[in-house]
Amino acid sequence: MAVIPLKRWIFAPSPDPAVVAGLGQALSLSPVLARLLVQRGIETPAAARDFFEPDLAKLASPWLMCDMDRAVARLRQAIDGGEKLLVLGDYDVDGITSVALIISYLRPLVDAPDTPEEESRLQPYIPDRHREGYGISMQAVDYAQQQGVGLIIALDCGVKAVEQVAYANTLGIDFVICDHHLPGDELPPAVAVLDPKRLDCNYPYPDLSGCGVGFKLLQAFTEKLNLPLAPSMPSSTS
Ligand SMILES: [Mn+2]
Repeated sequence: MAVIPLKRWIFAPSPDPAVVAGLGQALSLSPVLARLLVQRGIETPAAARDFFEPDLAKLASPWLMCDMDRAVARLRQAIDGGEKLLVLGDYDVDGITSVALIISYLRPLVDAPDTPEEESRLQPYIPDRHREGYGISMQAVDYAQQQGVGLIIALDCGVKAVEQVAYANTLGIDFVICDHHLPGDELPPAVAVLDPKRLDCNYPYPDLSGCGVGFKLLQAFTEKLNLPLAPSMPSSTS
């Protein structure tokens, strides 16, 4: 007979009943909901409103992220200078949505409206799962060189790609890295390494997805250029 291992549930400490009652009364919440909120550190009516009604204007400043100024400056230089860009992400959901986010936002800024996709200055690159595996491959860097790319934006990967970035540098190709994985002992020699898990990064939320880090790059870029964060929305600085 198979032995099913016993699970041991460890309950979070009970929240202060006075705080739960206060929050519940202030917002007419059920005691269960009020308790769940307080258990998650949401203790005031204002904090609860922010949780239930998220607002782009309340996002943390992207400039709190280490290297953001360098990342935005290099991206502007590439766009203004007519360089070709390779937007490289992993082949998982986070990587693919990151690439889609960056390309769909930047394409109208980079290409003429009637430019066919294959002639775009902005090319996507998703590595082959079987031949290249996760992360940045040397093959991807070689492909960038063949395509005449000056800047690679790596999303959801790259924080450990020390050798690949060094190799790209010898070919005159720069990297801006947007990653959320734990860095190793050495950061790659990229122009900018955006990663909220860097020990020297002061961004207040270290658990962003890779796509979230790509979003922070766009948020900073739009603030710098006073562009709308989405076509239908007012400028992100307003
Ligand atoms: Mn990821």
